[in-house]
Amino acid sequence: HELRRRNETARTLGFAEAPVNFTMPGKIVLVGRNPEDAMTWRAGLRGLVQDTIEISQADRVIEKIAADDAADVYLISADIMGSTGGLSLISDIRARANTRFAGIVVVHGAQDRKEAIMALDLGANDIITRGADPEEMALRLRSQMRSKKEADALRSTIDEGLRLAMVDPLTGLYNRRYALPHIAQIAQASNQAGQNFALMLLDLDRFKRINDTYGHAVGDEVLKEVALRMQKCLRSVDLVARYGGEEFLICLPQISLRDARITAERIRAAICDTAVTVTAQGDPVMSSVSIGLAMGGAPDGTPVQHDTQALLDIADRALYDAKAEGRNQVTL
Ligand code: GH3
Ligand code: MG
Ligand code: MG
Ligand code: MG
Repeated sequence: HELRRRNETARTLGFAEAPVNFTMPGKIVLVGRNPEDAMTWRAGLRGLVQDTIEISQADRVIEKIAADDAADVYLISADIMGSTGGLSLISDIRARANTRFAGIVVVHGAQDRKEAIMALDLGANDIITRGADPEEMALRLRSQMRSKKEADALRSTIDEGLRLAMVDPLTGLYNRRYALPHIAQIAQASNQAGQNFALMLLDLDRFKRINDTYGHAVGDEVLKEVALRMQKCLRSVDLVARYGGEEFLICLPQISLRDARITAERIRAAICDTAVTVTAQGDPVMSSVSIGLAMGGAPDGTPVQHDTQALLDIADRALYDAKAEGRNQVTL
């Protein structure tokens, strides 16, 4: 059906049949001052390019982008450049995160060639002469669509690589590599602003015993559940990272010693108060955590210049004390 429709369109345009592989999945938005203009283009392009072609007015385009209804390619009539918001449309599209890399093609006539050239300077990728044959327009749009899709794929590969470098795959928490520079930044900002921040090192108690009793897979599930429970006790500005095997690191910016203690105590309770049930038939697994707390920034109103490692050592000694004093407790 789709093929027949395409071939019909192609014949009305003077082609024997629609060129093979002319379509490419994606979304194109046609923007014209008068809807008929865009409608003519759409008729010409139907069957030659993407399945999703929408028509929009300049002022609606940005509204839609803001509502996360973004296109891959925008085909814009140069005659809107003179209208309100018309000239800024291209830079507005470029300024939005979800359309920063969209293809922008401007259609112009002899009378608005200046606007089209200005559009190139503002970030349009290509310009087409009004009345160009639909096949040329389709090919130029397809080329923009292809670049956009290739760039999308490259960006998601990069994003995935970055994610892998920063995130612990088991728990989904940030890893140590991400956490340490983040903490160094918080430390610097806190010292400058004369504010407090807290560091916590957390280590699960007798975790080896959990692995030995229930197996490593159950141990993994406990680690995941503990990660979730910690996150639920924290604010959005706080950072929790998997520091090592069954050790975690938490950084709490702009917090008093009193509130840091309350948070640590809340985390401790959230872990030991409820067993982790791994499977429906599995035994509930009890676990607990020991927490070493250290204050950085300006704990007494005067900045103390600890480097991150010195502060981590303080938290580590506190954690050691918490273990020595019987585990399942918070120590400063
Ligand atoms: P404590 O800290 O209270 O002194 O006792 P512990 O038994 O927790 O101490 P230890 O450091 O000796 O053991 C930690 C255990 O955590 C050993 C290791 O096999 C286990 N572990 C580390 N990473 C993982 C992991 O990713 N999954 C599972 N299941 N176990 C892990
Ligand atoms: Mg340990
Ligand atoms: Mg240990
Ligand atoms: Mg341990």
